[in-house]
Amino acid sequence: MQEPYDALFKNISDRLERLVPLNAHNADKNIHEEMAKSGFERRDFIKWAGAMTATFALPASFTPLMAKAVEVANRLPVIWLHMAECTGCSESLLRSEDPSIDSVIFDYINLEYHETIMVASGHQADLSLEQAIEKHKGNYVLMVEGGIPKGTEYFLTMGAQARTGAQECIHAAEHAKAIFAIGTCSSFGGVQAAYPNPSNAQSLDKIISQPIVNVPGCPPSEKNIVGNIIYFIMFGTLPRLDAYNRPTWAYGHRVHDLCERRGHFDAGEFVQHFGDENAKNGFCLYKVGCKGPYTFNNCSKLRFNSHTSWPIQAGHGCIGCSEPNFWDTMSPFEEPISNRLIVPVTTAFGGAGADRVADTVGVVALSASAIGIAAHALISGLAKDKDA
Ligand code: FSX
Ligand code: SF4
Ligand code: F3S
Repeated sequence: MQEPYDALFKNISDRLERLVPLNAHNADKNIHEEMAKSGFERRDFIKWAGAMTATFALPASFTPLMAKAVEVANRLPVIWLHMAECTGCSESLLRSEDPSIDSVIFDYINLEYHETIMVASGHQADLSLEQAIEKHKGNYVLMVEGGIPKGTEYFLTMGAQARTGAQECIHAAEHAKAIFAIGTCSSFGGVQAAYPNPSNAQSLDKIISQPIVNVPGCPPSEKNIVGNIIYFIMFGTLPRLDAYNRPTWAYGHRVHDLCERRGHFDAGEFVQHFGDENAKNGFCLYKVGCKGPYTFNNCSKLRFNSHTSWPIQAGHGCIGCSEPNFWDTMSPFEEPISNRLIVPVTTAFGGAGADRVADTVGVVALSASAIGIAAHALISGLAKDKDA
């Protein structure tokens, strides 16, 4: 192993050893047996651990540590709150038919409170939340899904005591060890915050003051949700973040950078209309509105539904679902941004970029890449490390 990694390897090993004796949720369960029940062999799990190690940009020698982190994942208590949203983020993980390795891991963690899957309701549910907070004070991970009305709280009350969403977030955040905003709604406001935002829905960071890791996407992939939990188990700290507080291990590149249709973009080969001959040939979807050049996410690499597909593979352009305000800034979704009369300046690219070049010049490789690199350099220049 290279020397700079020795100390890191030891730190992670020591940390995982310290987690082993902690009270385990599902103590009778073993992740390998759970994997086997869902039809995964040990080598599938090790392959998963190897891929996740590479995703975190760690050397392959860390793969056994990654596997170990998953084995002790039942020691980490997680409280998951629902605000205003469609529950797609939870659905990304909770598919009961054909579960992925990520969803088996999610089942295995100590999920102390999650309204979609728990039996309790009314006063009993309120009590469960209080007990979970009390029992794991200072040690639990808080995950919040959904946007949160502010100053218009009557749009979102919950539980037998009709607490507002904002009250519930503030209360649960007070004793959390780490906080993740899951999905674009919680990270940036999402669909309910789209113009004219009648409920004045806000992102989690407008409601609470603690540091937050944003895990956007509508929904985010199962890998990005589970990956953040495993990252926290391994390192005990929050990951390196970009200017929008997204982990750079997951949101460090544009969709466009790793897209399987990128060769066609560079060659100036575009689908002109859905259903045309170029669409059948798998050409680039830029001219039918793909926002991949403006969007930071790893879906072109990790895909969805156990790596089977993702929007662009399915034949539709990226709609920019992991960017702030994408409902307003990226729509109309089936037209390039340069078709607009007024170009908003709130995308990471200031509204201008690869699209204008692609529309006016046929072959665009160099100029488009240069724009992308410059824009991301700007964003990563603002990146920062945060401790939990
Ligand atoms: Fe839905 Fe989650 Fe979109 Fe939002 O996802 S998939 S509306 S990001 O909060 O449930
Ligand atoms: Fe892929 Fe879209 Fe970029 Fe074309 S514009 S290469 S479809 S991300
Ligand atoms: Fe979302 Fe675009 Fe990926 S729409 S899922 S960021 S391809």
